[in-house]
Amino acid sequence: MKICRFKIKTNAVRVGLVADDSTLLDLTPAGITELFPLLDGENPVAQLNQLAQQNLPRVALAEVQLLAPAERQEVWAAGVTYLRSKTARMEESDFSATAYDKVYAAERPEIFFKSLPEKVVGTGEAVGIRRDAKWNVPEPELALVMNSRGRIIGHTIGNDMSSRDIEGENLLYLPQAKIYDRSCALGPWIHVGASEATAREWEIRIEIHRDRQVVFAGETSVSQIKRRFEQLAEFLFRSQQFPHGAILLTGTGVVPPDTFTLRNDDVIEIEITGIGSLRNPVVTV
Ligand code: DO4
Ligand code: MG
Repeated sequence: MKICRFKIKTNAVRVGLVADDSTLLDLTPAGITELFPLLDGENPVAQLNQLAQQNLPRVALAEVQLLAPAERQEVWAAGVTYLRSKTARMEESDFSATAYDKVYAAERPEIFFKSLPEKVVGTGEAVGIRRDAKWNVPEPELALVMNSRGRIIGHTIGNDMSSRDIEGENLLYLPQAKIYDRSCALGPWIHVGASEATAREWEIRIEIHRDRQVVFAGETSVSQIKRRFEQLAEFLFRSQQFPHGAILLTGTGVVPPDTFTLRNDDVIEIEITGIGSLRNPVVTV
């Protein structure tokens, strides 16, 4: 089951259940106006199955704007969870290399704050590259959607936009490399109810388009993530409460060659089989 936030012509924000490739069911008449009560309920899958049986208004996907599937959840991100991420980061920096090597092997994962929900962009909206950075890349990542009790309820697609020259210069610059306007995209919706075993069968693919040509394409598999999702969620919720739930990006396993940097007007398309695709143009911020 896939649920989304969408905006209709009057600018009203609604919650929808994805019926098929081109249609949503508008959950407003069933009294659902936010994702949170669904995600935080005892049995979201059963509730969604029950909603799917109701005679709810059908809305064409082409007629609405999908919004980022985040309401009040903080967005956090795990790092160096794929071998590819560890080696790329060790190469980009000299004195920080040992830190990446150590964190990949350590019991405690790297987890960092990524975005306030109101700063997250959805599919179709622009993601940002910093004007003071020279080496900017997208990071296509599976995102875990957790309820207020730390239980993983669903998955969505995330883009952890990063400035590799800033991050590579000094590890202490990581927040500046990762947190700035439009640096986090999520969407197009939340896939609810897949187990970790199912999610590990999904593939992650990225294409970057420039002047109608593909200038970078890459792929990986969710199965390459070194850490169990439960372990990542448990560390995030350790000594910290998230009354509105939380979203956790699980790290990147696709890194473009070192000669590649994003440019204004590039278009990034990230697909995760089993979820859908997240598409964002690039703008300098
Ligand atoms: O430590 C740097 C960031 C790691 C990261 O964002 C990733 O591996 O995806
Ligand atoms: Mg990342």
